[in-house]
Amino acid sequence: MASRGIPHFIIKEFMAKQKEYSIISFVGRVNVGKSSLLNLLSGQKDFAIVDDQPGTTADTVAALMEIHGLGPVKILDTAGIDEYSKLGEKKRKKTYEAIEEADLTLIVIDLLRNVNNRDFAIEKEIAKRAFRYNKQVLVIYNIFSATESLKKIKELEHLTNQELGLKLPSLCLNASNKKEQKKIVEFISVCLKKESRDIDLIPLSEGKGYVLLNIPMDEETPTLRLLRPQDMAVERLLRKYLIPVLFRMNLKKARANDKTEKKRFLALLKHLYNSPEELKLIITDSQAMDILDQWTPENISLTTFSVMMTNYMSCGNLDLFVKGLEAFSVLRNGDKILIMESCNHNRKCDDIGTRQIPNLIKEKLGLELKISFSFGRVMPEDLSQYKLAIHCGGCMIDRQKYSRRIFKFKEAKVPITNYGLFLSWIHNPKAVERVCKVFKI
Ligand SMILES: Nc1nc2c(ncn2[C@@H]2O[C@H](COP(=O)(O)OP(=O)(O)OP(=O)(O)O)[C@@H](O)[C@H]2O)c(=O)[nH]1
Ligand code: SF4
Ligand SMILES: [Mg+2]
Repeated sequence: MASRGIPHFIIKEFMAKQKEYSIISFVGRVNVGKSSLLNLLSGQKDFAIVDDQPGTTADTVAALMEIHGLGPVKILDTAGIDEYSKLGEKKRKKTYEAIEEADLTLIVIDLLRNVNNRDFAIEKEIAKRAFRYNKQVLVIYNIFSATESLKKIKELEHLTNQELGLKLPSLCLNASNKKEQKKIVEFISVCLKKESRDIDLIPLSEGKGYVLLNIPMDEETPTLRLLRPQDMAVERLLRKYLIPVLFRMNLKKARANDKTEKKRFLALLKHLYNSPEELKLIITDSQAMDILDQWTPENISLTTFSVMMTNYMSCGNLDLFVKGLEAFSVLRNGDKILIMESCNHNRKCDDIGTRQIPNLIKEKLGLELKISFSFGRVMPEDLSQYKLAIHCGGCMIDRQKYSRRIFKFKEAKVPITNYGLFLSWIHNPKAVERVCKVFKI
């Protein structure tokens, strides 16, 4: 890539950090060597606690790293799935989550244990759960420090594969022998199907042009940094040699029909529009859609950061979220809906999720709904009680975690939509088409 004055190694380093990582989880019964395998694969001897006490790992442990031959990966070590206590139940729940999020689940089996009493119900259940989420599964047979001959081990591997009946590729190794790292890396590199997640955050072609980013900072805006979707948009545009222009709109003034605020915005639009490099797109904070939809001439493309993130996080399934808006036509007073954000932040007076959206539902639609909120990495268990979910852009979680959420809502037959779509639709239903157009929806 041409450097434009930036040292090549910096560009390479930057690009590497932007790559999507695969998630790999080690799952199985207690004491089969899952934590030892995380340490082996990551090359970090003491990353996860290893001990002969069954049930040592209580919660999912994640190691983020770049593995030569595999690229960037997030490796998950999980709690053993066969601990039948109250705590075991909680641990199991976390392990199931890891299976549902991981691109690849490695079922770990102690090859020599219980040679005469082969019960693989648990392992089959793990595979079933992973397959339900369209995830890939492989088997690792931990042979510990077995003294059996290689021939005997191979025979037992073959026999166990037959008993397991899953027809999955498998690998035998000694998890506590660090020389086996190469073997497991090779095994995963060969077998891991890299799911294509090549969704462009901003699908504009490389070249000349301005993209205006409207960022109306308010009391909740963190100091000294932009929000992640804004940061990501700037990075993406720079990579394409497009020119990001950042504008801070004073929303209070704009909503109060302040003439100077409108003049300031329109003057910038005019300047960009008439310059030799085209104004290709405006991306706005969703909460300013009531203003931007009115103030932006129809011939200028307009979307929101939240819609952009939803398209990206859902791997191009934005239409599912557009369809979710249809739920408003059947909602009745007293129905339960869920408003969800993927992070916890300090909520000030005019928070979008807890204040603006509920108020708009009440004021504009005249609906008295029962609204539940869910913030952060955990989602509610029973989704079937909700008639609709409205999700934020989800920028603080992995795409895999986000996909799991979509899957859960689909499975529970609960429609889902997004903040940016809702805030566009509520002010002008036609604006939905407008904010989706750049994503070819
Ligand atoms: N010799 C030998 N010991 C192993 C091997 N793998 C695991 N161990 C030992 O087996 C015990 C359990 O290993 P862990 O890696 O903690 O097993 P785990 O599956 O994470 O166990 P839980 O977290 O309790 O579910 C430890 O004492 C390890 O040192 C191996 O390949 N060879
Ligand atoms: S996770 Fe959601 S609420 Fe949190 S910053 Fe990202 S888009 Fe906003
Ligand atoms: Mg462990």
